[in-house]
Amino acid sequence: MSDLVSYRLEGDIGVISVNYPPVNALGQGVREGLVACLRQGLDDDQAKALVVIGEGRTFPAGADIREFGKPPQGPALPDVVAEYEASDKLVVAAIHGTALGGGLEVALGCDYRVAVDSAKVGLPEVKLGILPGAGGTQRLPRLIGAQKALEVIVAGNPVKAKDALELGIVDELIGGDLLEGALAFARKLAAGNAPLRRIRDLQAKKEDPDLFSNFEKSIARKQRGFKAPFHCIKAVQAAVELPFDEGMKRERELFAELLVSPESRAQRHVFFAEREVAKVPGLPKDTPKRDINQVAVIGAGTMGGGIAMNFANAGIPVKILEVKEDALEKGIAVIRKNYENTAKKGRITAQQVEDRMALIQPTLSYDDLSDVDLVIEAVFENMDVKKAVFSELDRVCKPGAILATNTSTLDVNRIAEFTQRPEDVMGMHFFSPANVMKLLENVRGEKTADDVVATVMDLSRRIGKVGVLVGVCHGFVGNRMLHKRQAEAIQLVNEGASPAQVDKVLFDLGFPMGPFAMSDLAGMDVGYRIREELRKEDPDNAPPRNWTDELVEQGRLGQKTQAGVFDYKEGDRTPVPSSEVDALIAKFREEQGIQAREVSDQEILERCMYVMVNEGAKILEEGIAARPLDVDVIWIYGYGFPVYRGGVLFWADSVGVKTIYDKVSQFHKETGNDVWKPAALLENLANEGKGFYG
Ligand code: 3H9
Repeated sequence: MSDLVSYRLEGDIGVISVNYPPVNALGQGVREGLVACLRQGLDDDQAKALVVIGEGRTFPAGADIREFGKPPQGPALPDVVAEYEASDKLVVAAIHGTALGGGLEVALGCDYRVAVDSAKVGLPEVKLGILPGAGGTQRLPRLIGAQKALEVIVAGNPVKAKDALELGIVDELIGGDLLEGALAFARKLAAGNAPLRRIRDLQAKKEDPDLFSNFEKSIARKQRGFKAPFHCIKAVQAAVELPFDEGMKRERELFAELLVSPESRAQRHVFFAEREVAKVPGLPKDTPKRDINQVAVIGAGTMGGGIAMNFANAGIPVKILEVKEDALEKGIAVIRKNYENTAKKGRITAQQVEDRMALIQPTLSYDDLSDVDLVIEAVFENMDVKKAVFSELDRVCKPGAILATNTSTLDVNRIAEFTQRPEDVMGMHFFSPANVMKLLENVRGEKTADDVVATVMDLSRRIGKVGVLVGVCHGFVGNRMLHKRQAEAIQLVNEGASPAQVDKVLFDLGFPMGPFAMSDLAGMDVGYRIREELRKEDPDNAPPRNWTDELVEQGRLGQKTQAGVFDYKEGDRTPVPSSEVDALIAKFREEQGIQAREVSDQEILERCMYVMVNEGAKILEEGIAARPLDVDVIWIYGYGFPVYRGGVLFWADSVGVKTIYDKVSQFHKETGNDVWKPAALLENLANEGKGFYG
């Protein structure tokens, strides 16, 4: 018998206890143990009722995702749940931590559910590209109605215990010790001869005749490209329209289809990759960390303000420094406005706005930074400005303080040399809007100390970010690849494509927007300044002038001026092709003696994407990123690369590295452009018939 689940008698109640750290996932051994212990409990004459509970930090948090894709081993989870539901003794699920996915499905197989206040329940399978496949789509609608079940299953978000009680997923909240409370609850039921409560016997109600078609419409835009949310809707529909056993069969079919889909494979890859990036190769797990209790941000602009909000949100006091009083006041007012807008949407309370604002302390003086543990500089992207800031920080900050720069392209090693303590300096590259985007590219300099890296990686998680460690090079990982794609997008337009055509191809691949809409959103002046800086610093490697430089010089800076590559109507972010820009592009082609040609969508896709794959391979080769999964996580969380494609390099594997290598070589031959010189890594993988992931 499995030793991952145990049975014992507590007075007159049998307790089935799961012990499979870290999250009590329902692997084969746990499933086997659950069945064996249930049978033991049923055979135990002294047990009047049964309680199922998880040891350690949580009730089972789901099926064991690592088993997906491997040959199935019995007992299957739906059968385990069915056996619990068929029990002729009352079974109570006692929930703490997170009862997710298969975990909640087991609980739904029980007659009653009790939970501690801090517990969460949910069916997050959709986030892994699958659906609840152990009866969740059939039992939840029967328990709480189809509308609410759709909301829980299709969004996949955890539901707090208090809300679960209101919905009827949970029957009672336990104030003190969970096991004690659950035993008392079970005893009360047994003493009162409470009837069995099998959810399968309930009828699922559909409150609105158009519920399913309306629900599908409501998610169409947000869930574009995903398969699982739409399958979830079909499964819930089956719960309403079919008898239980037939509904279960339908759920099985839909589940099986999703499990082998490329979308689910990609989404599961992202689940593990997101956790793997936190484990830095070569950095021992027990590397000491510095205490971070007080932070400072230099610069109260959009970026600085957004960065400061992350710390306030996590309850960490943060000073924010500007040199001019009006800029400081403006920055603080913007932060307050952002919080107030969030409160208006009901996501935080008015009190939370005040609590967070109270953690943000404005200052005009560097001398106020003498006690901070970490400073993040977020000023203008110019080396002279950075030099002035870091010299000041070196002067005022206490020994051991971490000095970080939010630069998106500049050389962190050079910035470190502006101080007498380069070992304390590293990059923390936030993505705009900094309080929203989950990615944090943490840039390790040549001299950055191990404990500084460990501290910053740990802090990333503390403030709700996915931190990825990268090395120093122009643009690091994300922007370095992005700039290559942007240059290619511009070149495609030079040759005859329209900006709208290029954008559509990448939008159709699954990006939230195309490269030109993206530069309009970020502000065309951002890229312009970077190019100008490069033209000054490294003219041999700087990009030649193109029509986008001219746009900026004419004041077309993007959405903020309602005109960039596209036009924008007031208060509307929809990009509209601009005849003015078309004329400018035509003039540019004429000046350059370019005869515009028809460019196919396939060519756009290959050139924009393969250039990134090749650059990604160079980045790996140079050790700027440690693993393909680091590159993929950066693209997912920093640039909205579709999760259901798993990241740029995971996607490359699905196309075939050999196919990509052949095209890259062909483009190199045709253009002689260095950017198309195949990375040695790409060539090797192609020759060995391998992908980035083996
Ligand atoms: C499902 O249930 C399908 C069924 O409907 C149908 C079946 C027929 N499996 O996130 P953390 C690992 S689908 C295997 O850092 P936290 C994780 O990789 C499942 N491993 O901790 C990590 O490993 P490592 C539906 C899992 O406290 C370690 O546990 N359930 C699983 O921040 C700690 O994880 C879900 O989708 C798993 N299910 O968050 C829930 N879960 O230390 C997925 C975790 O080696 N899990 N691991 O890197 C989560 O959302 C979070 O892990 C949780 C804890 C909230 C539970």
